[in-house]
Amino acid sequence: MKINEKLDIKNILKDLDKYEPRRRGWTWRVPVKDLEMAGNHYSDASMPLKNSVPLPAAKYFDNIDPQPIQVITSEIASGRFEDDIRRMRMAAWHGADHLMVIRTAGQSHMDGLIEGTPQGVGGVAITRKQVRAQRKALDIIEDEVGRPINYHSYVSGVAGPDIAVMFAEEGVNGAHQDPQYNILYRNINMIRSFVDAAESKHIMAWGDILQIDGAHNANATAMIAWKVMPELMVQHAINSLFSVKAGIKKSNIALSTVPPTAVPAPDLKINLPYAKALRDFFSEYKMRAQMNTKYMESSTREATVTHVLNMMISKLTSADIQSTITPDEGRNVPWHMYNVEACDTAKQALIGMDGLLEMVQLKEDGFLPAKVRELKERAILFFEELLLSGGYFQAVEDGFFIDSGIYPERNGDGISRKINGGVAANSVYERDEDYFAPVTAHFGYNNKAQYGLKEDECPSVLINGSTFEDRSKIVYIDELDETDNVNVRMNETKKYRETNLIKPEVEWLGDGTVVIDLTLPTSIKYAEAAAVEIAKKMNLSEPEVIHREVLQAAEATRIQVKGKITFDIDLDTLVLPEEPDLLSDQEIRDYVDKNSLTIVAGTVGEDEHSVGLREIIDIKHGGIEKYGIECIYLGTSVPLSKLVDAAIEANADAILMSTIISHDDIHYKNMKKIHELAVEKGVRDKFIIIAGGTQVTPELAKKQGVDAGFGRGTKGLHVASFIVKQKELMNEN
Ligand code: Z98
Repeated sequence: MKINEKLDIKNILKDLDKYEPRRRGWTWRVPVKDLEMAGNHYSDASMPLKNSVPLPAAKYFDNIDPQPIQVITSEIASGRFEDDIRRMRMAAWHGADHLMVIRTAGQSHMDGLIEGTPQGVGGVAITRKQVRAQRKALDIIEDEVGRPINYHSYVSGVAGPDIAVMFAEEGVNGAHQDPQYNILYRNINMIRSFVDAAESKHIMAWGDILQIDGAHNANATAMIAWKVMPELMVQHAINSLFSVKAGIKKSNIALSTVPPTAVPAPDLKINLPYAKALRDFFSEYKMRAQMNTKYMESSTREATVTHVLNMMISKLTSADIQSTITPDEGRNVPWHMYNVEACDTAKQALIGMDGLLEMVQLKEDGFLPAKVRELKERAILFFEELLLSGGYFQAVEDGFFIDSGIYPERNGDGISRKINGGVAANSVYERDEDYFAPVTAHFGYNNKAQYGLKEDECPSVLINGSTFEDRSKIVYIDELDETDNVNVRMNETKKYRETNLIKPEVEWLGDGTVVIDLTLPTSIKYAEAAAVEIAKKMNLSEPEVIHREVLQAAEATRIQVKGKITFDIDLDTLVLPEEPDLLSDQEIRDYVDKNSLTIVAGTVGEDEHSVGLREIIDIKHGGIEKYGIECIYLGTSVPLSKLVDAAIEANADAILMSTIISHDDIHYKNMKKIHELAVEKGVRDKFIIIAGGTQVTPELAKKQGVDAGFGRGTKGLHVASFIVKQKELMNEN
């Protein structure tokens, strides 16, 4: 894979029937003790990547891209897996190594596995083909970035165990699995959910798949989010211990922790004691830190601040995996750029807080421990009451969960499910005495003895291995639906895949979506309507307001509108401006260190406009002084002969003449004159003569005999690059 080449989706889809995952199980980052990069020392960093996109400010730090110690999750759900693959590559380059897919398809509503790659409502259903294609793409991407990437999806719904088997076969590395999710949010029968979960978890254990629970959903669903803190701990406890009993090792059990509240509540005062209580209780397990999603509106700025505050807690309580919900979740099915932004936010915040626990310590007296203890007591009392009430199933039927009171307060508005109700009720049967299944990973009673198998023998030996041992037994079905599948979809966007036509996109190739950001000097009511009208006049189709913000009720409103453009751009017809041939800051500095450079400068003729020239010289705005070039500034309206004489006297390397006034081409006439003057004095070959000014056209300037002309938009770097290169040329000759 070449970094400048696009992922070849067709190639990924080719021979998928023969694809085999290269490994099983979850991979953590490799910590590096006292990592040094560009003179900086990191305490909590992991192995750097082979290829990545560093943060924007990295350009001032040798383009280093230190990677935090936490695994970083990106949740990708564009609804088209062929586009998700491309986004996975973008996220991986920005530091994600845990890629979750399919968030909104409502997979739990599907009673079995389906085949092919149909596009569901807001997401692609879990299918073997889609999982295989994504794992295969991730093999390529992980080689490219130089770090293993964990692929993740969900084991839920009545089809949970089937999904778990398929995931184990296909090398899926992480999965959500929590029977409480089925029960509370998908109304699937509770007995069935727990039986299925035992089976699913046992299979996941074979696949060495890291498990994330579903407790965070209580927070997102609750009426008053922070009030569910005690029950969140109870939910974590139930799923964690149940998972251990079903065979998953503790280091593969991750709690889906979530800071329950957000600003304007006092974020840390509520969220930190909660996180601390959780870490105390569940010290043997891993923590997957989700961000607060309950209070997420359409402001990407606000969501980003919440994310950063949440990461402070992750850092203070040593979370193992950092999730990055995209900051546009409050308004879109997430877009490419927001996945990337969220990954960058995580990388920036976590690296920014490197070594935090070497410098600060959570207090062991006062507010924090008192709150931690209070929360733990509430959780334990909740659990005790649950047991007294007859156990978990009864407690759910009695509406213990997602109640709007903070335990022991209870308002009677929790989610209640009937023990014998819900989807697939009464579908659990006791196994017969001679029950036997010749499979590799199976939970519970399996009468192997009747076939003469010993305790430690795998039942699948009787059939010479199940699909886990013998992949040739996996039945791979490509596409079942002729009208809704990846080939049809890719055909529709063929011109954007196979030609040089492009359109802007946010989630799918060629979707044509753009956002315009408007500040309108009116109230919100008018601003929204005006914004849509503006978008229409800009020829955007399907305009829709996605964000509104009052700057001041009467003065102005900020509106963001999304819409689609209908035209393409043909890259082959574009005339690209010549790239300025510039040296890096460091190259210029290195040259000046070794050779020293002096220039004399002034505005010439009757020209008092000195600002442009001063900006080219002065250090404040990136002028050439910053490279150590000695600048002798002679002021304004300097006679040409004075400039040349000063250059001779100072033994300068260059003369910078600046001129704005251009009537009667006086600026070009002066350039010609200074060149001739230098020739007359026999010093022309000693100095580089540079002319600058807003009306200067480089080519015309050179025609007058000066060495270079610089027009509007020139920066110190342009001038310094030119001087150094010219000096090198002069030395060569
Ligand atoms: C996250 N943003 O955790 P459907 N099982 C569990 C879940 O939490 C979810 C599903 C299944 C969250 C992702 N969680 C949302 C425990 C979803 C998904 O039926 O396919 O929607 O189930 O990162």
